[in-house]
Amino acid sequence: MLRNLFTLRRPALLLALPTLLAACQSQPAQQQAATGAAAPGAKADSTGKKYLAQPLVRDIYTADPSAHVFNGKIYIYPSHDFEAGVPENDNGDHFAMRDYHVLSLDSIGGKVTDHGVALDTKDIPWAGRQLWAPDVAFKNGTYYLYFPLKDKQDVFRIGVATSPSPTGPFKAEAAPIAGSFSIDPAVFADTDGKTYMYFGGLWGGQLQRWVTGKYNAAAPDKKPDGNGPAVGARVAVLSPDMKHFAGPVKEITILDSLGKPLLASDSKHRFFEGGWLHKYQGKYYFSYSTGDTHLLVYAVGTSPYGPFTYKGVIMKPVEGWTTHHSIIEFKGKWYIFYHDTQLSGKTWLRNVKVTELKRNPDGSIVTITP
Ligand code: FUB
Repeated sequence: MLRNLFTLRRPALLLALPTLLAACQSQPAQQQAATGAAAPGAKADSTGKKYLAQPLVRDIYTADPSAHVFNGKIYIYPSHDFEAGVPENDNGDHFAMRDYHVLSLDSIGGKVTDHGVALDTKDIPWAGRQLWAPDVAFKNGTYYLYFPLKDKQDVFRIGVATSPSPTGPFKAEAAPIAGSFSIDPAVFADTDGKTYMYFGGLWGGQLQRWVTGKYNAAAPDKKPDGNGPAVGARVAVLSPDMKHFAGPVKEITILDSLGKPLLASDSKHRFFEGGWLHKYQGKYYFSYSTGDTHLLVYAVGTSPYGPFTYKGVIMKPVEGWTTHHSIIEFKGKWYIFYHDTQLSGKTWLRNVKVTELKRNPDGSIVTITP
C-alpha cells in the first residue's frame, strides 16, 4: 500500500471533526448504533460535496468492509481506523489499527448496529502490530475471522480466529496460518463446497517481498514496475477445518483482451491490493484495487484459480487515496461495500459505505462514480 501520493489527492478542505475524533479514540467496547443509507443518486453533504452514498456509521472510523449475508442479515467486517498518532509514511505505518468491530444491518438503508470489539490485538498470541483488512467465512456452525497482522518480526501474516456467533467475540489461534503472508484475505465458498482464500497487497502489504515464493526482507518496499509480469494476488484452497491451506499457494494471472498477462507497468489494470471473488451466472469475478491509480476493477474467469481476463472499471476514484471493497447479493440485488474519507478528510480515518452494483445483460458491471 503506497501512501505518499495521498497528499496529492487529499481534498483541499479537510473535514476535521475534533469531537468525532475524541469519540473514536475513546471507543468503548459496547453496542452502538448509527444509521446510514445507500443513496440512489449523488447527494451533497453539509460542505456541498456530492457523494453517491453516506457513511454507514459515524461514531467510529471504519474501512475495508468485507460484507456477508448470514441468516438473512448483512454483517460487515471492516478495519477499525483510529488516530494512532503514528507519522505517515509510504509503508502505511500510520494504519496502526488495533481491533475489529462487527457491523450488522437487516436491510440496505436500515439501522446499522455496531456490535463492539470482536477481536483485539492484545488477545492474539503472535501479534506484532497493524490489524488490517479482515474477512469472515462460516462453516459447520463456526464463524472464521481471517485477519492480516504483522508478527513480532514485522512480517505480515494471516491469522484466523473463531466464534460461534457472527458478531464474535473471536478467539485467535496460537499462530498464523502456515504458509500465509501479505495482507487482505478474502474468502470465497464455491458451490462445490471448496473454500478459497485470496490474498496479497503490494508495497506496505509486502507482496513484492514474496515474488520468488520465499521471503526476501531485502526486496525494496515499493511497487514493482517495468516490463516484467505484474505481481499477482495469491489464492489457496482452505482445509476442511478452515484453519490451514490445503494446497499450494498459487499466483493469479490477469490477462488482457488479447490473452496476454498484464505487465507490472500497467498500473491502471494490474492487481495492487484488496482482492474479492464472487460468482455470477457460473463465472468467477475477481475484483481488486489498482492502488496508485485509485480504481476498483474486475476480471472474469472460468476457474477460482484463474486466469482472469480484465474486463473494466467497477468504481472510479473515491475521496481518499484508494478504496477497498466487497460484493454481495442480498434479496435479489447486488451491492458493493467500499470506503472513502468523507468524515475526516484523512486517508487513515475512513468510513464504510454501500451502493447498488448494477450489471448489463451480458454480465458486465456498470461503472460507478462514487
Ligand atoms: O486498511 C489497511 C489497508 O489499506 C488495507 O489492507 C488495504 O486494502 C487498504 O485499504
